[in-house]
Amino acid sequence: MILYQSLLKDTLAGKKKFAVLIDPDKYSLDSLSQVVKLAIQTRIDYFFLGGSILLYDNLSLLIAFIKKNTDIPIVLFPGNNMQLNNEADGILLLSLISGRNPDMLIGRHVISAPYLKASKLEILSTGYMLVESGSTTAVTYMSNTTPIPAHKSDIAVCTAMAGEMLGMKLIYMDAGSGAKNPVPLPMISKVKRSIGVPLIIGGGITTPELAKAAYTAGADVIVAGNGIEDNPDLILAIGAVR
Ligand code: 1GP
Repeated sequence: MILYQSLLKDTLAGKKKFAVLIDPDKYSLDSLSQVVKLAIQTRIDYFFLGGSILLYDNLSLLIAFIKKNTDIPIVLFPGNNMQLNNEADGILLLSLISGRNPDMLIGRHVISAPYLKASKLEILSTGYMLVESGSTTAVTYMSNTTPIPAHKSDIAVCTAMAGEMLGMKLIYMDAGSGAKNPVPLPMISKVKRSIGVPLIIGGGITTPELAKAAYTAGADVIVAGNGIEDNPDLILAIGAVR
């Protein structure tokens, strides 16, 4: 409960968090090394690790590299059951509550439960909500679910409330990796006002201005992946508006 307790405390105190998403397929040790240096410099709060699909088997290697160089917590953000790794610090145990695919709501979790129970990973149960972002994203396609329409904040609010009432410790609204449009600001504000658990926002955040706007609207944690792959200095820029 170490990660969660400190996140909860900081959320209540209004202290914003920044997570850098590492898609293992997109990084070599060289490119990761640059990102880790910048992450240490601006003291990001988390590394999230995962992707919709993994073509290469380098998750363990990347985790070992991050651990050797920094104590910034590593949280798995798994696209599927093959992305579990006991060397990370925690895992977002995602239930895709915006969709109606039973496998993503509970099926995969049943398969992973014995592994997770025996692991030392801190389990962070997360109500995961996909929000429509202007084009089909990898996660929408891979999960075989329909995202929440971008202008339907009321659906997002009710979904997040239900997730919290079901006991989920976090709500993560995601426009999807490389999203054309990030999660709309009015939707972030309305969801934030409706729940008490920390709110994570990601997908399409490629500038410090977009990050700042999402924080101001109510995001407790911002996740950025693609933008950092293209321009690692974005870590410093988002770190500065946190
Ligand atoms: C995707 O929320 C994350 O699941 C991050 O998205 O890669 O677009 O930053 P980006």
